[in-house]
Amino acid sequence: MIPAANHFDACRRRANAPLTDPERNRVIGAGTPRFELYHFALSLCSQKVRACLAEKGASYIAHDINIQPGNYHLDYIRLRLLGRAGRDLARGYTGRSSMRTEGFDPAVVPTLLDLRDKQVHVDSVRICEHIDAACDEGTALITAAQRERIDREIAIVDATPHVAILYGAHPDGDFRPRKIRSVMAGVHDRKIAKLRAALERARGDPALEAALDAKIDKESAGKAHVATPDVMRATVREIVATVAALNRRLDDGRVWVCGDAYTMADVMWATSLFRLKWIGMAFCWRGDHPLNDKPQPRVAAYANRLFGRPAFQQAVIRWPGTPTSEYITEYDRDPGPAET
Ligand SMILES: N[C@@H](CCC(=O)N[C@@H](CS)C(=O)NCC(=O)O)C(=O)O
Repeated sequence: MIPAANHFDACRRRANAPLTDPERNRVIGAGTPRFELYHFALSLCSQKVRACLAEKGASYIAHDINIQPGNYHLDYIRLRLLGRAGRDLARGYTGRSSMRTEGFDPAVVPTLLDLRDKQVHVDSVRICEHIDAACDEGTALITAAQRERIDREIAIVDATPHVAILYGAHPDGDFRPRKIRSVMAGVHDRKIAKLRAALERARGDPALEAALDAKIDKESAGKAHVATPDVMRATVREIVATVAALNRRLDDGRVWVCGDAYTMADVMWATSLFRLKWIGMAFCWRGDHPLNDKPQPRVAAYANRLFGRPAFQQAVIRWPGTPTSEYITEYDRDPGPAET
């Protein structure tokens, strides 16, 4: 029996072997990194983790692995599977990325390695919780006193169907950034073709075969989901309602979503609201749009506070490689502080 730590080291070495481009593989922050993050610039779940690491001031090795459309590296999936911990594989598709409701997806980012305890952590919510608990640096983003409220907010963001609105068009008018519209045309077929090819390469490794098989089912369900007009209409209505409900919670004038202190719930909301803006859905709080006429001024002000945080700017808004969009042009003019 190979000791777990040796197995971790061997899987990590194999996964890292092809990751040599210095622009995509680099150390963020100062000091000896405790963490290693496999992520993708545009990935919402990766953005949550990068924002959390930046708020904590933690240093880490960042590997930007381009997972779109479906560049599935078997050694990366093998490494990620070490963090599965018996969870069911995700097979269905609801347009959400929550591991709690959808199951474990073996072929996604982010994945976090804790190099101190040699553990693989999966799922942005779990990863952020681990970082907050493990880091000596920075202030606590999850406090015992606020735990329930923070968890409630995190669950709302986690359940928001962000994946559906990225991969699918609204049937009455595709508001997504122009560049994304063309990238997403036919994306599920391209992913499925790459997954089938990966499955052939994985033959003889039952865990990997099962993982890829489930992912093929999930992507097939995703293709059908985003091609169903009423589903996409309902998805956008749901997000509009989620933002309206957030506005009502902010009605008492609180600065951050759980009160006066910035918490992990704000890390999640920052990422979610910025994604909505980037994708062309700031109409959720601006109103005056065929898909939502009602402005939500508390959310508008809250979003400005969130987007103005230096850690969020560095980790998300100005993160190199994040595709620009015609909806965030105010950030194009000022290149911001140099990357560390
Ligand atoms: N529950 C996971 C979901 C991760 C996830 O869905 N990642 C997306 C990007 S946000 C991804 O890697 N998609 C690529 C693909 O499915 O091929 C988390 O929150 O980390």
